[in-house]
Amino acid sequence: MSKIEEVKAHVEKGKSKIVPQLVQEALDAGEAPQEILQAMVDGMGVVGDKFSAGEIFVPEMLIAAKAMSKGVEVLKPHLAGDSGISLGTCVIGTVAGDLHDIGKNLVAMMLESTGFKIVDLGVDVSTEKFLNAIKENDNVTLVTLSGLLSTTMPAMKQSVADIKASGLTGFHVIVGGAPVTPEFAKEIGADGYSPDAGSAAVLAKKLVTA
Ligand code: B1M
Repeated sequence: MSKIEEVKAHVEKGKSKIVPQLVQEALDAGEAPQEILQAMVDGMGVVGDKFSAGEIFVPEMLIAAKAMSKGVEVLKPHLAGDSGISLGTCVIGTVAGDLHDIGKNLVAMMLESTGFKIVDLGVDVSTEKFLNAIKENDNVTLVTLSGLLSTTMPAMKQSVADIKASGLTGFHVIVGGAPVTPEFAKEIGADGYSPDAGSAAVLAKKLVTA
């Protein structure tokens, strides 16, 4: 089994003590950070499929998530560069009712490396919290909403609508997460959608520097 396969297998099993060490070993062996990240994402995909099939339950998903987060910590310095430019402040959060944060954290990390100052509101973020953060922070140029559950798509729609109707200006609102589609993003009035963390950073820079 290659180091990358080992990383994937141990994320699947939720081995949070071993995963960071395996990620480091994979880096030391010359594996590309993006490939290692993809292996962990694929591992989480397997976890999701097993959950759907009723083979595992919420606690197993949680320990796999912890293992991936520990692996990402080791990977972070290798994924996130320092752009040396300032694109303003990005307020980011996972929408109300939704507790998934790994994807949101990856998006925040990529946005930070592109030149945004990050104000991370965490998970289960109400519209009110988004609005307060936009008001309370200087030079907010981007608001990013993440959502992983089909059941919280209405919350994303509501937050985007309320942010747009708030009268606050000077920023773009972008959305993403597994159940979000470009069509849905357009329908709810978001300024942009991206399928993953890397493309979110590209999109954000394009919007803010246009
Ligand atoms: Co949850 N969960 N979960 N879960 N969970 C999913 C999402 C699910 C697909 C599993 C499944 O059934 N196959 C399913 C959702 C089905 C649906 O609605 N379509 C599901 C469910 C049902 C649930 C519960 C309801 C289970 C229950 O209680 N019965 C429950 C809900 C709790 C809640 O939120 N209120 C629940 C709970 C949990 C845990 C807490 C146990 C845990 C999360 C821990 C954590 O995040 N700290 C968890 C996990 C780990 C998962 C899976 C297995 C993995 C998610 C993940 O981290 N993936 C997931 C199955 C899966 O994804 N295959 C699943 C890796 C991560 C890197 O990918 O988050 O997709 P992702 O992020 C991507 C893109 O989506 C994108 O970029 C990232 C990659 O670069 N992206 C953006 C994300 N946000 C973006 C914002 C952007 C742009 C791109 O803005 C511009």
